Amino acid sequence: MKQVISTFAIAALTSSVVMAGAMKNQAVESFDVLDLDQDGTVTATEAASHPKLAEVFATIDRNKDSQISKEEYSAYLAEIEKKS
Ligand SMILES: [Ca+2]
Ligand SMILES: [Ca+2]
Repeated sequence: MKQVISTFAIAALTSSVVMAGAMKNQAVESFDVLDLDQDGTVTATEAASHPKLAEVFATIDRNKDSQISKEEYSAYLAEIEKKS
């Protein structure tokens, strides 16, 4: 009986980890994917092709230079990690 319970627990744990990973992939793209011209910053124009990113563009752009640097994006991702 003990064996059955622990097997079930491991299965449940594994599936929740897989689900969390899938959700993360949906919500965020890697910086290199977003930076279409590979100049090291994501502009509003580049963000426009990702509606979810465009929505939070102003939030991510902390120094308000209308560009998202890799550092700003990493900080944003770290914040998401904390919330989830
Ligand atoms: Ca760019
Ligand atoms: Ca910026």
